[in-house]
Amino acid sequence: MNPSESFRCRICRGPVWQFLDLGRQPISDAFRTAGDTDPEFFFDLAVGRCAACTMIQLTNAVPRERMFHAGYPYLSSGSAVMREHFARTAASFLETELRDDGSFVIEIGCNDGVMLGMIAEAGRRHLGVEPSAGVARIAEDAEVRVRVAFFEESTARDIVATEGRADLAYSANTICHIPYLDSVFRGLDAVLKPSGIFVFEDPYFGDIVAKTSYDQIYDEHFYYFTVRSVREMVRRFGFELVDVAPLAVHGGELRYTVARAGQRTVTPAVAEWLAAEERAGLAEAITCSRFAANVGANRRALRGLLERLHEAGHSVAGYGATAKSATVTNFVGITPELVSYVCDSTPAKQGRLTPGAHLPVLSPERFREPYPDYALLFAWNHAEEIMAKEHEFRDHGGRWITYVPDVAIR
Ligand code: DWN
Ligand code: SAH
Ligand code: ZN
Repeated sequence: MNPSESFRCRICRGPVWQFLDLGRQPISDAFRTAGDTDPEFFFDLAVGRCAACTMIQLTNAVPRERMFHAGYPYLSSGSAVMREHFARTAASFLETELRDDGSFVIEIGCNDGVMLGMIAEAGRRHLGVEPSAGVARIAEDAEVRVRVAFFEESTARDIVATEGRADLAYSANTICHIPYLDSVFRGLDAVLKPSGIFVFEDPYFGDIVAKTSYDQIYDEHFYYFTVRSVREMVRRFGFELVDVAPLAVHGGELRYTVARAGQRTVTPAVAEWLAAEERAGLAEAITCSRFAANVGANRRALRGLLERLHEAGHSVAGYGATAKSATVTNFVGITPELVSYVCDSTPAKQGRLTPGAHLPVLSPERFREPYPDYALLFAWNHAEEIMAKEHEFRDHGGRWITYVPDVAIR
């Protein structure tokens, strides 16, 4: 634990105490091209806890334009499970908040339009706000209306002026990416109708601790929410947390529903989750230091296993060139000698090198040519989908290596 309190909370200005240092790290989605001569950008990846409001957050913010730009490679529709998740989400909104023909929804960070495409198909008014122009273009090609911009107060005011106010704002895996949430909530206040709600979902710190999934920590993920810290945050910005629901996607997330104070009935789930967090001591500093110790043990175990397999002459490939894997490869020190390549279905990642560690990224077709002895599953959150798709790997004697919740051969 770093005894010096040198950072201020982005939510409440309280003192942030660092509890985990993940070292020098690159931009997690900045895949390199062999022969790139420009120096790679690195920053210090460390995470801390606010002693006042308990919000877990990075101690350093990478400038947003370095991460989210026309070349941002991640595609939300790259997993069948996620496509189903967003189809269910769209269907439930169409039955509730968007029942009326004239209703209007905004999505913050709509990416390739996987969710809004279904809203558009149903003929509902919608607008995505997405700063990464490449993925926004894919959404537009699917008839989704997108504003290429970072959502913040000024964007929201522009939307009100041109489109009017919304019944619903939705955001998946994006709110935790935005350090300047004061501006975002002022924007939501401007853009939502008085009875409008804001629904957002992000990785849950409770799952990160329970599974030692420290690879959820990387440049794009600035905040690591708990029900307690979210409730306090939205209250500070004039809203009320009215519902919480668990989601099984991306290794364990929570979906938060937020309304203007007094507009909606608060469900019993809010108090239940708060009580469970209190019992588990989730918001306590001691939980954070225990988590940091588990991360160190996980790193030693993975490094040891990869070194033993290498010494024994086994071949090891990676599966899924995730943003998360940037943290693992650079923190554990995974070189191309230990993991010779990574398979990934994303066109913009293939033929390039992973950030920092420089592992070559190949298309999944290359996986069987020939199969490696072991495959390190970086996309562990899509384990079921990938293991089903690649079931022949095991039939050929291949073995999966996972490191969440612990280092194991499966
Ligand atoms: O929060 C974020 C989440 C939603 O997405 C962003 N900051 C960035 C990104 O994080 P990630 O890269 O860790 O996400 P995923 O969904 O774990 O990435 C899976 C990767 O694996 C993708 O590059 C696609 C690839 N993949 C594959 O090659 N074959 C995925 C599946 C399901 C497959 O069958
Ligand atoms: N919602 C999608 C995408 C998540 S990836 C999903 O759940 O799969 C995070 C997305 O947030 C990226 O597409 C990124 O460009 C976008 N983003 C980052 N900062 C943003 C901001 N201030 N406003 C809107 N989108 C933002
Ligand atoms: Zn704080």
